Amino acid sequence: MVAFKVLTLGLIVSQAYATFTLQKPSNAHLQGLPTSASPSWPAASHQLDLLHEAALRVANHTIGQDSVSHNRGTCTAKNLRVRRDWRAFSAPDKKAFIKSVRCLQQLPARTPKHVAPGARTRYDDFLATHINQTQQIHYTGTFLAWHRYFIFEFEQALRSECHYTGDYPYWVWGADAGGMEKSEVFDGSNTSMSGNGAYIPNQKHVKLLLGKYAPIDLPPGTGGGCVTSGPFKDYKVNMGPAALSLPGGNVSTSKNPLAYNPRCLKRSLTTELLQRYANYTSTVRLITENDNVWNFEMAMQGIPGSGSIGVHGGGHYSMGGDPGRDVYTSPGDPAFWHHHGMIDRVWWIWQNLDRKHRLHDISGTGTFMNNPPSPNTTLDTVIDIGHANGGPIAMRELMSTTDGPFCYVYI
Ligand SMILES: [Cu+2]
Repeated sequence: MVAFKVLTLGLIVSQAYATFTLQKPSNAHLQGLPTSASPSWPAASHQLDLLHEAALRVANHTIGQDSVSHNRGTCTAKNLRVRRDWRAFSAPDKKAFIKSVRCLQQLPARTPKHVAPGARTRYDDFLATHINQTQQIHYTGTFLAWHRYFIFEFEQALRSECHYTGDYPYWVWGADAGGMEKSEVFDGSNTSMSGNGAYIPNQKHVKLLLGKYAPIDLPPGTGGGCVTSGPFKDYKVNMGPAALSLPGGNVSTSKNPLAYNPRCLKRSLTTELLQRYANYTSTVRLITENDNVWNFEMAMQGIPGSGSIGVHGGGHYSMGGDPGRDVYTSPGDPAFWHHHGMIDRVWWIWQNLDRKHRLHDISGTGTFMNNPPSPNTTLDTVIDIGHANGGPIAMRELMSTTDGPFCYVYI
């Protein structure tokens, strides 16, 4: 088992941290597309649509043609799947997705007891893998591709084990910057991923630890207790906490985060974090202002010392509660899959806007902020999501969503 260090999404700092420089976009061929983000959220929302449409045009023209994958050509227009905004799902579509997630939460685990004694369900197999590998999959060269594979194999499990036939969803953070309580993902209805946690008055702020940097202060949100509504109100988070940031500034860690520790799902919806870090303007800025994958993935996760936790941290911490504020245990919140659908969508847009340079662009090493130092991640680096699903796979197979094992686009 890995040694569990206290870390949170914004942070842990290494001396090896490279200097961050913003580069000017160099995509002159993308005529008419925005090259910088509008400060107006409605205008930036429209910009995001334009960037998405351009990315989709490119992706549709290159299906099955991404030469670095050894499985080249197995994706065709015929077997292409789509991923959609949760708001574009009909009520029956939403219920079908929710039902299949709940199904996975009832099937028995495959993870052996000696690996994760707390894994009780197939859903927990994914949670245990994420807890176990957290320090090798965040602020690393594998971050984007690992999570792409992780959510894809989750989708595969929903399909093959729980008879799901619908599309994979994504959560548009910017759309909820006016109030997460009204979000179709979080409104607590029977077509949501459950709602807010019970209101706990007078909660203190959360402080994200930042090593030598000043901690990042996060407001406590509007809930704090157990989720009281929606399809997951009786669901139990079976493992963790591993490094759970608590209101008041403490971090909760269990001796063995992979041990069985069933407890309610807690949330504290924090719209302010979407407004700060994951609004439409921040999303478009991420896509248009980062011209290489190092800058892109660092801005997405929040550059240590910058005071930002990026759209990735913004989305995660906006759920609040437990495990929403625990990097390791975050897949224990069933909205994780919507959030990482959006993360993958943003990467997909960014890649397709300059496929030649970005499709196979990898930067970083195999350890969190290269601490401890480890070799660079390359196309040959093999990742493995353990007992969750799938098998070991090389990074080269994971760079395109329309070649290799994948065959999907975002609409
Ligand atoms: Cu993760």
